[in-house]
Amino acid sequence: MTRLRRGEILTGDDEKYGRLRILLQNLIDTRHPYAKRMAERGIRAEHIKDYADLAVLPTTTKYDILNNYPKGWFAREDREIVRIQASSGVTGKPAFAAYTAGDIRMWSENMAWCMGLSGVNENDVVHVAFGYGLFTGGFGAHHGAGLLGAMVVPMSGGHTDRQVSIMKDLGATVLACTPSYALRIGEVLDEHGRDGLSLRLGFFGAEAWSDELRHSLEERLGLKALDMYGLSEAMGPGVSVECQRQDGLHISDDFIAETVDPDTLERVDYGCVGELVVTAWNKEAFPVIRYRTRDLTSLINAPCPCGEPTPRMTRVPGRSDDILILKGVNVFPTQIETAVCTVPGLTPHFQITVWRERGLQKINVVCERSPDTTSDDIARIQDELSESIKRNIGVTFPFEIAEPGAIPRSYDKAVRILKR
Ligand code: DLL
Repeated sequence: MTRLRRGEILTGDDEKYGRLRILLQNLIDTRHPYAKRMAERGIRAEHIKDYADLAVLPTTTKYDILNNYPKGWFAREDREIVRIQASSGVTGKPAFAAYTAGDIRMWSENMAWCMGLSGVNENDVVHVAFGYGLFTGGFGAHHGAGLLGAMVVPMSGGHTDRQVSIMKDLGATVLACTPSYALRIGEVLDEHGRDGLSLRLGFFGAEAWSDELRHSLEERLGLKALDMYGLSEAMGPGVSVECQRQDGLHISDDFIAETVDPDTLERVDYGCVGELVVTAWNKEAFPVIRYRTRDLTSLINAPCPCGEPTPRMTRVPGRSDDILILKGVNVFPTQIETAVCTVPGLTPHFQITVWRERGLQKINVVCERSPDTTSDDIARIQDELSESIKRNIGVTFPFEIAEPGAIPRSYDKAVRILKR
């Protein structure tokens, strides 16, 4: 199969929908569970000719994958599958995703495009501190950087002191990890000093993170921090990525993105926030047809000054499942992160405990004072945090200021919300 050059959006559309029709017909021919859903609606592959037609196809969710656990969602024979990755399941079981050799090639090319967009090349040393394993972060960054010819250092998470000295010794220029782990690396650098560090770019993702945390990471690590978005069901990292303009994430040509109202599933306009729904038109082993990500974003219908013509999406403030409803106001944990990050004397670490009282959601937030403060600073920090919460969020809630180091550090996705 010939592959489209990324960015050939206009000329590429016919080919994209042609490939999508072939994919849908394969699902029908092999009696894949998705084909049953199409048949129930009387939809045939040939009905899907363009972006407007896409909206008639049924959406899929993580439950479709989990209900067909472990391999019922796979669209190829076991002998054609060369890799399994997974996301943590909402019911405790992982949702396995399968890849053919072609899928791995496509993922690698896609991640090479993502990293190449900001100029990563064979002169770079890419330190991958995303976890390797069923989680897609480590392998995704590894494949992409490898295809670009960079020197890849497959570290995974943990042993942060050792990571920092290896970064210095090998001259890492690019760091790829979760923003939470980048923060941990920043703390170790605070202790050990930055001498000998050559970082210039960071690809951070796998969890929602605020612009305030971005500023803090850029300052601490001395790099440009770029947001990278993806999900295991859709392949892994590489659905979208920021360029150096940091003005929205460029959506990979391997995906067709829609934003819908999560209640009605009607499409919402460009610029309006909706749930991101993604379709992969050239994947082989694991169909992703109108997959509901549960992530909120809006699509940007304007060219990026960087010149890359792909459509863009705004940064994801969090999953719709993670929204807290406080006194009737929807609050994302990243808004709390913003409020915390703007108070001098607090670290960006925090944890939210959530419970219900007479039907209402209640929360308590534990923040942490930084090592350069003393207990004499607590009253001032409390006042400034109250002020910052009012300014950034608009509703008040109780919080505590814990001692430095009290909040557990994370090697991958931080656990921000504890349910009581
Ligand atoms: O987190 C894939 C990934 C790895 C993306 C490395 C980026 C970098 P999952 O473990 O399946 O896959 O989790 C997917 O994480 O639906 C979002 O809720 C969240 N997420 C991922 N990237 C971002 C981001 C990987 N940049 C889920 N901003 C997604 C906000 C993100 N949320």
